[in-house]
Amino acid sequence: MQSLNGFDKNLVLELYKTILKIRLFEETQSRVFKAGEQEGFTHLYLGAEAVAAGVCSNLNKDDFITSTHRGHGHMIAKGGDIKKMMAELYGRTTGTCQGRSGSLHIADRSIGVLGANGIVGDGNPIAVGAGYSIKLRKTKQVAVSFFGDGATNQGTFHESVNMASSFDLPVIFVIENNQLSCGVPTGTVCKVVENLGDRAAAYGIPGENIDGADVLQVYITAKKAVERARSGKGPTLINCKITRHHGHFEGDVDIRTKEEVEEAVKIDPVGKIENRMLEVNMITKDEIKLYREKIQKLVDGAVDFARKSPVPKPEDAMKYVYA
Ligand SMILES: Cc1ncc(C[n+]2csc(CCOP(=O)(O)OP(=O)(O)O)c2C)c(N)n1
Repeated sequence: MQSLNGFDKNLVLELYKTILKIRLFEETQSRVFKAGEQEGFTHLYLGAEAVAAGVCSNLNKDDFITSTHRGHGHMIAKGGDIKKMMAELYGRTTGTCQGRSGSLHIADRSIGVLGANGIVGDGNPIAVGAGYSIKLRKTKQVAVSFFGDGATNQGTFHESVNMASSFDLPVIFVIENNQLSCGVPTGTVCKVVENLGDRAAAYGIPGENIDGADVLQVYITAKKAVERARSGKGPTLINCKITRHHGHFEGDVDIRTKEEVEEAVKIDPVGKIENRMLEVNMITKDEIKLYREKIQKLVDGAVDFARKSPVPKPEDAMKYVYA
């Protein structure tokens, strides 16, 4: 069995396929959204792929995750069905939430995805609630909250980490640190944006600052945090440094210069793992081409499925509103 820094080939390939699936899904989503095929807003996960892939590959189906306004990558990494996801983004009845959620509130409880969230910082208390329920039910599940660097300046972040720490809850807090909050460089409103993992010290829990574009580093760091949480030792805070490849949302005016965006795109989680696999002869350029073609075909199939699916009927507007 070939290995890359001690990681076996099957694991590296699985991680690679997940980040590639997120990349191709999001690039396709960018195209169809900009072509005016969908309503509303869409915020893409491009540049962050290795975070969701590296963390979620340590999770079981019944573990929980909470997500953000940038949630497609989390759903895919947790095992989401991309046909149903794409149909959801098109607002179709065949979508994960019957076309009611669209991009911003996509959820799938059958795989533990408690929801994307338009409210910045809101996933943290939800994950703590899930963690508390796990503790009460005495199961071996864990809950992961993904959120941005901007969200770490919300009160919900501090309250959530403090509560999870005090009760030793099985929660992993994962910061997707692209150093931007919409058009605000987070460093202008926060002195420690580079090392947000250091904030863990204030709550007496482990904190890590890692390269979020390196899927192997994310995987190994998350593995440790998940093991700690599952064994009842409590939460970990992981600060994953990444870059945002597109604007805040598709179609916005990016505050960055063309050169700054070019620099950001050079920090590329997909290219990084491809190069490392090529260097140790774990994969060939032809195999990369084949993987890309195969996954792109799946994504195109998902778009086709979504386009052909029906939109909800106006008379069904009140369905699923009250339980
Ligand atoms: C409570 C709240 N405040 C403000 C907003 C507007 N808003 C949407 S996304 C965003 C920036 C979030 O930045 P960050 O948490 O770093 O995530 P990123 O978009 O960089 O992934 C803001 C301020 C909101 N949706 N919710």
